[in-house]
Amino acid sequence: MSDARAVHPPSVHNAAPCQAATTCPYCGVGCGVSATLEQGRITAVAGDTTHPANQGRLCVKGSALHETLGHSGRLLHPRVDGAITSWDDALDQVAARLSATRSTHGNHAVAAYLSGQLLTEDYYVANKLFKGFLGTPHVDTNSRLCMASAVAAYKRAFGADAVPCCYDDLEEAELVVLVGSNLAWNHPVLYQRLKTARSRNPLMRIVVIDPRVTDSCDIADLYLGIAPGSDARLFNGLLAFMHRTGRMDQVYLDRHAEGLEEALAAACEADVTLDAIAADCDIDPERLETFYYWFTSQLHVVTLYSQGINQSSSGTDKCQAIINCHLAGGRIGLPGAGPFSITGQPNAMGGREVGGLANQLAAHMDYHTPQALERVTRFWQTGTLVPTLPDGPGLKAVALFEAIERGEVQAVWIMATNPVVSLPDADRVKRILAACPLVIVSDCMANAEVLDVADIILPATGWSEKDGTVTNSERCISRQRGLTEPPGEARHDWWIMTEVARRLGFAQAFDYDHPATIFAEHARLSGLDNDPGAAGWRVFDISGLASLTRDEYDALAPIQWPVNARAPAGTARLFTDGHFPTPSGRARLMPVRPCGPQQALNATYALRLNTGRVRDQWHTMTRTARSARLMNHRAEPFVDLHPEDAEAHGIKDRQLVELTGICGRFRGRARIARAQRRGEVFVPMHWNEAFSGRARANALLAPYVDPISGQPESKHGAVNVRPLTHGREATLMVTTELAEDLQPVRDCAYWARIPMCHAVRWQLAEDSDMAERDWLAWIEDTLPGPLSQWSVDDARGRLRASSLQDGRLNWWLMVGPPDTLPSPLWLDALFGEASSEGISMAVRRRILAGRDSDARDDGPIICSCHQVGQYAIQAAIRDGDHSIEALGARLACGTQCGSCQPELKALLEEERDHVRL
Ligand SMILES: Nc1nc2c(c(=O)[nH]1)N[C@H]1C(S)=C(S)[C@@H](COP(=O)(O)OP(=O)(O)OC[C@H]3O[C@@H](n4cnc5c(=O)[nH]c(N)nc54)[C@H](O)[C@@H]3O)O[C@H]1N2
Ligand SMILES: Nc1nc2c(c(=O)[nH]1)N[C@H]1C(S)=C(S)[C@@H](COP(=O)(O)OP(=O)(O)OC[C@H]3O[C@@H](n4cnc5c(=O)[nH]c(N)nc54)[C@H](O)[C@@H]3O)O[C@H]1N2
Ligand code: SF4
Ligand SMILES: [Mo]
Repeated sequence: MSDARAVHPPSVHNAAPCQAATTCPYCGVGCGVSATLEQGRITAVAGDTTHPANQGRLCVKGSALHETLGHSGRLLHPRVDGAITSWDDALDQVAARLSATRSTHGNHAVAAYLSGQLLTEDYYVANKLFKGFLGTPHVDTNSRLCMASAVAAYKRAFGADAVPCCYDDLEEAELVVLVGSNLAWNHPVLYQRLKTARSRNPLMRIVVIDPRVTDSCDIADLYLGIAPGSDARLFNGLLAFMHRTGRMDQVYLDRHAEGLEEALAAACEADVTLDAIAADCDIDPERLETFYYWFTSQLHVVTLYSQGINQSSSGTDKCQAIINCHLAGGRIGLPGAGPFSITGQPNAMGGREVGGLANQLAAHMDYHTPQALERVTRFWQTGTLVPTLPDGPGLKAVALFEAIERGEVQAVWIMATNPVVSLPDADRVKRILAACPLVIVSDCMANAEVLDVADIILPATGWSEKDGTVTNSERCISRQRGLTEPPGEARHDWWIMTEVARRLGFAQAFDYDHPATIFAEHARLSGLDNDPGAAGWRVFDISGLASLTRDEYDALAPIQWPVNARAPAGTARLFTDGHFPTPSGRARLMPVRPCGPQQALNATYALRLNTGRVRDQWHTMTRTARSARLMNHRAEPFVDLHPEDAEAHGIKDRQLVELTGICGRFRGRARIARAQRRGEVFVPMHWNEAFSGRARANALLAPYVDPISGQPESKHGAVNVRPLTHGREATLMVTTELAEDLQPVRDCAYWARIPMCHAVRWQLAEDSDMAERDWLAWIEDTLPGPLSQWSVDDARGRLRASSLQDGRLNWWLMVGPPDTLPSPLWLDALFGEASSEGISMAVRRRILAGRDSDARDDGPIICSCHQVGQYAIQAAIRDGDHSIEALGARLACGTQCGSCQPELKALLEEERDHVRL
């Protein structure tokens, strides 16, 4: 076996601190990060002022990156069937078991399930190995849950999966329409750029279209709180309005587009009067007319869309309905204009570039692209080793897991994604994987729930260790640099796959020694037989980067594709000449017939379920939950519901509730939210069994998909809600070290684990079917360290107890309603205090009482950068701070990354309303 360490990038061990440029591993904005390195560790991060995406800014997740690093919680060793083993053995086992599956069940019994969080180089190797050398078309990715509808619509309309816009367009537009996007929380730096642009340009207008009032509405001139799933009707109506008011761009249509008649006819099959459309979308007709009027009276319009559009059983058509309007109005290919699908993951775009999707072959070539099969076979030189590449598309994510269930696929290699949490009907997905004969998982973190069902676990390097490229939402390729040593035996994903390929006899085709070699090969393939205008030409062409030397690759500055002989410095905006890579050279409008969600509401499941993201967490929380300050914004799983729905179901704010859906259930804390429409509830997609019992949003969702893109309908479930029946609630805090092996959750109706700085906090609720827990006996059986002090208040059903040892607090327990909980931050700080003389009586009393003047609970954390809580902010407002600036001056909230400013504004407004009342 080759020396794995030798291929790791050199780490920086300078004694003096130095700066290194890299890229943020979270969202698709793709911000440049300047990392401070001290003795081989990243000790601080800041926005890279030279990176075009963020120009020095970072959001709260980006600025907490260094807090999520460190060896604890990482996967450190390969495991086979539960036992730690050597890399040699693990790689031999992967190769042998994959070979055995192929020879017994055929090549198509093997599959890969990848992720937009892999680097382009990892992705390229995976696609080549599975399609080219293992001969299976079943290579799909979590981007199926994310970008698939946007991809399908771009390909249908433009003949290429090519985002026409760039970030500057958001600043140059006169009208920006945010539809199905909560930009303020999910692409915060782009949101900040938009906010600044609007403050500089008094003529700029912003429209937000979302069933929920989100923080993005903070900058909206017009908000359309439409009925879930009614977007296609809204944009079809706009097309009809453009036609009726003579606002189409006939010259553009004549020269550069086709299909208007059919698209218009389909739009006009329904009643296209403003009243009828407004009624179907459940909005005020005057607001609708304002939106239509603004769209048609401005040339520089960007429509930015995301999961509220894509994650639908008719997502492709919804994207198309938006594109139709842009084509009909000629609002594309110009500065400040275009239909802009914003990507979610840091390298969702890179995965699309290498073609790591089941319906694509490679490098923006599909199976049906003329000569593609022959070309890729020739390029990969697969001929002598594998008889043929698969000759048609493979199974898309949801169908792939169904094929595993039926036993048609017997082996799956999952990389950098957590499908038991993120796929719909998640409980079933977990059962399917548990029964699958071979599940290989490559991940970085030991708490990824998918590891529960893995036969072979491969520890991968993570951000700051891995080295390669990512592409952001505006097609900008940036370097993510390897700056620190990987922990334990973690290895790069591309290296792991290369070693398996070698063991399978493909050494020659996988002789990579550095990501630069892989990137160069990928760049060459993109340019192969790629002459504009010739049959099968592709917009994606980075042949201009194919001959980078290792040093040039290391130093590569951010650059937007295409990069080739015609555009050596990259390309900001596409289709400026109106020429599209379709057979006719024209863009296509397509007929769209709006249809509602497949998950139908009925008497049992009468509430519409919406799912999505919160500001400070990333997906399944494997990394963001390691930063205590990110955890404090929303510490527990929750259900947002309208006050009237809450009342109708007998639910109070902060009460524990249970949602039931056709596939499963969800338990969390109710948040009464005026932001919700009546009849609709919102739950976060993030929580999973590493953090809470029964709080996986996807356990509620049925696996309906878009027939074209295969993207699941993650935004439109059908559920019922009721108060959760439970016994007493309890809060337990235990030092991080002692908490490691502790599972205080057995017999609980509800539990949530909340990692903090010095302690782990559990919120628990007793199961009402069980006898009341004898907490003092339980303490003795379960908790480490002596029971030092306790107090029982039977009348109020309260108990408080704690354990102190060697001048430190071991654990702290409170049984009783959480609204009597002292500040968890204060308690957490106490866990961090150690004193050689022991803990004074005064402190002991405060600990037992759980309250003193300093221990006021500041409430949920609003400003994560400065850890400022809601109650402190409300108190300051009542004390006379009536602006964001005044609050910032007193409490520092909102003064760093700015992500909490919409929430501050909402609190200011709320308090104002209180005063008026
Ligand atoms: N903090 C944070 N940021 C992230 C991520 C994260 O996990 N955490 N993930 C990243 C990833 S991978 C992605 S894909 C992006 C996603 O970014 P977004 O798409 O902005 O995220 P979501 O919160 O899933 O959904 C966006 C909005 O769609 C709305 N919506 C629901 N149904 C409808 C509908 O029928 N019509 C319309 N018009 N809107 C609807 C929801 O109410 C929600 O506010 O975020 C990226 N950024
Ligand atoms: N209900 C509902 N479901 C959804 C969504 C929704 O809005 N609602 N959104 C969907 C969308 S848009 C997305 S993108 C998905 C996201 O869902 P997932 O992809 O399942 O979520 P992550 O937590 O990002 O999983 C990434 C995993 O990869 C690991 N990892 C990180 N970096 C690396 C690496 O370099 N190598 C390896 N091998 N592992 C790594 C992390 O530790 C983590 O375990 O969820 C989808 N599911
Ligand atoms: S906006 Fe996205 S890319 Fe930029 S710092 Fe935040 S999470 Fe990272
Ligand atoms: Mo995503």
